[in-house]
Amino acid sequence: MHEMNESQSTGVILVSIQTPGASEAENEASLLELEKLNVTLGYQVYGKFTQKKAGYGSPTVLGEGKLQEIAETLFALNQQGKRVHHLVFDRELSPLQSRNVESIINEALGELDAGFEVEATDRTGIIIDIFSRHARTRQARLQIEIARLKYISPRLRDKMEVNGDRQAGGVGGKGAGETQMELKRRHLRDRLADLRRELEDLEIENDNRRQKREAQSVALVGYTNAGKSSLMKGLTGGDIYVADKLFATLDVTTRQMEPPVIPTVLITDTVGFVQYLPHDLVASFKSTLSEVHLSDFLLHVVDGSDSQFVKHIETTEIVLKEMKVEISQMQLVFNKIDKMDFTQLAKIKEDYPQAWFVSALNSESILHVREKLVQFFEARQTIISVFIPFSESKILGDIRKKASILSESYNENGTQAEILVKPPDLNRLKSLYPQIKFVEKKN
Ligand SMILES: Nc1nc2c(ncn2[C@@H]2O[C@H](COP(=O)(O)OP(=O)(O)OP(=O)(O)O)[C@@H](O)[C@H]2O)c(=O)[nH]1
Ligand SMILES: [Mg+2]
Repeated sequence: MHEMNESQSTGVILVSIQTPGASEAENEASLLELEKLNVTLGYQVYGKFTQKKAGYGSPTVLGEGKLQEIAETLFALNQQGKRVHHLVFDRELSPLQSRNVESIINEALGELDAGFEVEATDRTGIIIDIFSRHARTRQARLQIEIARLKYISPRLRDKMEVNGDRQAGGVGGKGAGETQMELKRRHLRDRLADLRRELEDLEIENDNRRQKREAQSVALVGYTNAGKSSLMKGLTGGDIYVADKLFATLDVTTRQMEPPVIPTVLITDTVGFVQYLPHDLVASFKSTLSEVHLSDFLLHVVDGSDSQFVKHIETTEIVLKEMKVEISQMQLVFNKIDKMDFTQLAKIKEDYPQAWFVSALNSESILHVREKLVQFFEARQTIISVFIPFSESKILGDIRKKASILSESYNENGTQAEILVKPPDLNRLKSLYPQIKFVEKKN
């Protein structure tokens, strides 16, 4: 619990720019999300600042007056015992921008004799921190470490923060400091290369394991906190972690649907998405999310009770496209209908007539989803009649692995079977055993 105590004492101020295209409500929702991300890290949010500007592009991000105002607020908060450690910007800042903001604010704090300094960080830094703290599997850890090193490497200045150890430096001779910095950068580059190699090996291993799997599968995707894990829990009866916080799930897990159906249906729970998800993190997660590529069916889970759900849908679709996921086989599922009022629900139903409407906390609703999934897979299967001579009876074993046997009967020459099989598996069987006749029956 050491970590908790340490992070609880970290105070932050959130900073955003309201661009001309964004409404007040959107800006507020985005800041609220940033606040939740900070709270996930155990940080205390002491205030929020917004400035209306064309964008985040200027070298100091904010105007001079705003920066001065922030410095004064930090000073006043400190007088009240609220020490602010970080300014957290709602978008990714360039290394130069954060350096500029820090030097202006810290200079102003110096003039006020504040006796402390702040660091400027951003949404990306916060998200990467959450992921580094909470990822569990080796693969997720490697991916996050890669994203983290790529993020911190250009931001290395006179202090270092690698592997969580912080050392303030830069007091000595400047020349010596620079050489040391170069050394550290080289060290990071080497480490990145090592991590990438290790990740590649692991990915190959995982791919091999995955290809052996023949069950039909469903992946749950969607925005963070939409209720993916809750739905997973309902459908698999598993001990799945559910929490009212952003990025509760950071690893991909796959479980069998319970009670079981034949053929088996596997459900995969995935990491949630968030607006402005760091690009490197998306890239890092591509392989973890390859489960998603391999799935037969995607359920895009949406928290319909969230005022920003349209944005959430957009964000999820953008990230999936970036990951080259085929989104045509995707079913929109509005969750948390228990939290919506009648008119809200009616409106969404009108706007998304093809969607499913569920509440992951309601067992009837879960049954309904289960039935729809079974229907989906049944519709994709065909009944095949096949005769296997005794001389070829090894083939039956292979058929059992790929299809479910509906009935079997024997005569003196062999086995007559009726099987239920998915189209791709049927094709595999046909090409493996051209001597056998697979006769399609009407469903
Ligand atoms: N009222 C209500 N709350 C729900 C429902 N489904 C999930 N929740 C709650 O929403 C919160 C988030 O649920 P999770 O299942 O952890 O969401 P998730 O999509 O897995 O989130 P991440 O793992 O963070 O991406 C939890 O507090 C759940 O109890 C629902 O149908 N109705
Ligand atoms: Mg989850």
